[in-house]
Amino acid sequence: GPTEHPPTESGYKKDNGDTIIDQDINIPAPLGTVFQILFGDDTSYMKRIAEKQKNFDISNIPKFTNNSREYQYIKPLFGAVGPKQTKCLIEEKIEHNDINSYIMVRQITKTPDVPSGSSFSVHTRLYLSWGTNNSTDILVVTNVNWTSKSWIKGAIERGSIEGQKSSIKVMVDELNEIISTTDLTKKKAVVRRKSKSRSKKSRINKKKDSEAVEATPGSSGILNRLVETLSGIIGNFDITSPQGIGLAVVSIILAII
Ligand code: HC3
Repeated sequence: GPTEHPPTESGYKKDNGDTIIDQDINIPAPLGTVFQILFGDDTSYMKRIAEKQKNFDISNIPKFTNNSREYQYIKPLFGAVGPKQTKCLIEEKIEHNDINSYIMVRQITKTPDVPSGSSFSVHTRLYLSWGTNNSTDILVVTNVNWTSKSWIKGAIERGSIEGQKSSIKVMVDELNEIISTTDLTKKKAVVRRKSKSRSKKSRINKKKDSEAVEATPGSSGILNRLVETLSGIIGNFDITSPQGIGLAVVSIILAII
């Protein structure tokens, strides 16, 4: 994707029951870079983020096919009531993908191990757009989708919001860490480009150096020209000619120097 772009709109349209998890995330890297870390083919970054969020038994995180992928992990829960952990079955769908405006990925999480776990799914939408100075803004919105009634609707929704707030903080920290410590450009291309430009540069420098020796009017340059002039004169030397007298004078001066 482009490395430079003016700021764009997030693309967010409010749905009933939406709760904003975070609307002030800004990552100092282009939109394509942030998208690649979170949803690109090298899924080790996403695995690293899931690990930092203290999840465990993380399944293989596959690449997207037809704009969708699924993976799972176990998340520890720290609520005063309820289970101490739950399996999270996550489906991610890229629902909008325009590198010149915004990207929206929806995560749909099912948590069968919590009470009423079969009555709801947690929807999380991540909107990635261009921020100022070619950075990336991220907006995270959540919504619990209820398929049947539950007595503990409030507790689930509160737990879901709080859990996501802390998970998103970890994701942002990790994104910043990754972009500040990793060369995310294709390694081969960088090496080739660098070595090419370096060798071209060194060729230019070498050429410049040799040109400098030839063109710099240093003492050896003046002497060279003097020798050329003298040898031209010596070619048809006559001591009685004005050139002959001149040559004699120059020779004496040179001898003194
Ligand atoms: C388990 C969770 C709902 C799902 C949340 C997910 C996995 C959603 C996708 C995000 O990318 C990451 C994320 C973070 C937090 C997860 C929530 C933590 C708690 C919540 C439970 C459904 C709440 C259970 C509440 C109670 C009272 C039964 O313990």
